[in-house]
Formats: sequence, structure tokens, C-alpha cells
Amino acid sequence: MLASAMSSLGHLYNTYCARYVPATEPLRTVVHAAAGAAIVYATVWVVSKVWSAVGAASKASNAAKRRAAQQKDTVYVFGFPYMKGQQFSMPVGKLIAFLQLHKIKYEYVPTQNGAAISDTERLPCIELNGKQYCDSKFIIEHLEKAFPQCAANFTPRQQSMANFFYNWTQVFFQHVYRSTWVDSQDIVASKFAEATGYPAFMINLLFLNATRKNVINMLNAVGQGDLTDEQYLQQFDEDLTAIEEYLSTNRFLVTEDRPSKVDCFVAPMLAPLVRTYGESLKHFRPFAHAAGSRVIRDYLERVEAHLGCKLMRDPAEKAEATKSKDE
Ligand SMILES: N[C@@H](CCC(=O)N[C@@H](CS)C(=O)NCC(=O)O)C(=O)O
Repeated sequence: MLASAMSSLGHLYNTYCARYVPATEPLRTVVHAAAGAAIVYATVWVVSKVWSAVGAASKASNAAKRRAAQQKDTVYVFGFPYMKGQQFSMPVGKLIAFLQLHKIKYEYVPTQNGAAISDTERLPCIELNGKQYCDSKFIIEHLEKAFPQCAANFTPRQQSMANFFYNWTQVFFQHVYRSTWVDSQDIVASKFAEATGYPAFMINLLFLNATRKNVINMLNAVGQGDLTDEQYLQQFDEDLTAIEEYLSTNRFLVTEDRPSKVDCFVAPMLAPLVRTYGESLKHFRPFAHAAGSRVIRDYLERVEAHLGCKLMRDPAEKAEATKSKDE
């Protein structure tokens, strides 16, 4: 059947060529080459469309099966695996801080493959009562609606400060990404190697080389890629100094006695500077600055006292430590 279809197509092609393709060279070869390229392009296009339709259908059917097995009112958090207790994704760390702060019941589902689960292909995402929500800020806003006892109930002034601090995190994220993934790939690779036990060259090959390119594209797209090393370090340090100055006279960012979601946005961005990378990146001014700042260290500890776990670390670690002490 396939052979007869191919032979009919071949026959059609020959008839078409005899009628329309010039008989003289080199025009004849050029037209054949162009037709061949068009056929290859069309085939690749059709195969890629079919491939992505099959992928989308299987993603949707896996999601339906997964959600059918989930429990009502439990938040399923999809995030990157903790490696020796360490979380490397700041957006995941922000969401976990919020859940811990409000003692919301959640199940952590570690995955390396955000594309297969998340609607935006990024992590974190959550599933709650049959629906998926993506992006740490919008997930937190949804949780505030789903669990009204967690709602911030900010005054208009607090809300406006919350917006400023949130935007601060968006730029700060770019600074941290440039100095780590882009400018210190070897150091990041050695941290991942330490945390996973895989050799650094494999981590570079399978993951970091591509991630570094994505980060460079992102920095270029937002206009940060044009800054010289000195300019970006200056901006980074100014942003750090701004928050440090503010925290020198305020216990938390927009509330007084206990952290709010704003601290859940900001503190996980400061923790890696002080803890994960502090020593190894101290040749970058802002890292040395953060690691040496009493104000920032005290702030992180104040926030952690309310979360019951360390920022950017697996909360189960703390529970395990307490359990073994009790035993
Ligand atoms: N604005 C998003 C950012 C999420 C994001 O950038 N996630 C990264 C990791 S930090 C991601 O999933 N990248 C895709 C990948 O690594 O596969 C949020 O706050 O949730």
C-alpha cells in the first residue's frame, strides 16, 4: 500500500516536472533542488506539528490521571529536587517560604522536567483541587484566596511597598543570575557536583551550558546584557545596600511583628548570597558585602524563626533533625 502510494506520488511528480520544469541546465537542477528543499521543509514541519500535538495530548492525559489521584485541599508543589537539602531555584524557595510561614499543608513533588508538567514549562507550579497555577507570585496570590487565613490584608501603603519590593526581586534575580550562571559557571557546576555527586563536566554538558545561554538571552532581552561588569556590579551592590539600609531599622519589610509574603519574596533571594555562594563568590563585591552584613544575616534568621526551617533548604531536614533528637 505504501509502495503504491509512493509510486503514484513519484508518477505525479514526474508529470509535474515534465510540464513545468525547464529542460535546460542549470535551471533544471536549481528547480529540482528548490522543490526537494521545499518537500523536506514541509515534511519536517508536519512531523514537528504531529510530534507536539502528541506531546500535548500525553501531557494533558498525564495531568488528568495525576489530578484524579490528588487529595482535596492539599497543595501539590512541583519544584526542582533538593540536592543534599539545597534548593537552587529562588522562585521555588519563595513559594516554600510562604507555605511554611502559613503552615499550609503541601506535598512536594520533585521533578527535573518542568516542561512535562507545568503549563508555562517553568517551576514552581502547584496543583490544587484539580487545577494548576504557575508563577510564584501568582501562586501565592491564589493561595491567599484559597486559604483566606493567609491573606496579607495590606493597607494601601503596605500594598504599594509590597509592589516596590516585588519589583526589586525581579531585578535582583537578574543580578544573581548574571554573577552565578553566566560569570561563574565553573563555580555553579562545582556546587551542583558537590550536591549531586555527578562530575562537573557532565553537569555542564547536560544542563549548565544550555541554562547559561538561556540566561544570557534573558539578560539581553531586558537590556541588562549591555552593562559592563563594573556597571552591573555597581547596580547589584546599590540594590543590596538599599534593602540592607531599610532592614537596619525594620524587623520585616512591610509588617512589624511577623514576616509577610513580601519577606517570602525577598529573603530567599538574599540567602544564597550569604550561604550558598558567599565564600566562593566573594570576589564579587555584593557577595562579600552580603556575607559580611550583620543586618542581612540577622534578618534571615528572624524570618527563619517564623518559617521553622532554613531558607532555600529542604524543610524536611529540620523535621528529621528534631525527630532524631527526640528519639
Ligand atoms: N516568574 C517565575 C520564574 C520561574 C522560573 O524562572 N523558573 C525557572 C527556574 S528558577 C525554570 O523553571 N526554568 C526552566 C527550567 O529550568 O527547566 C516564578 O516566579 O515562578
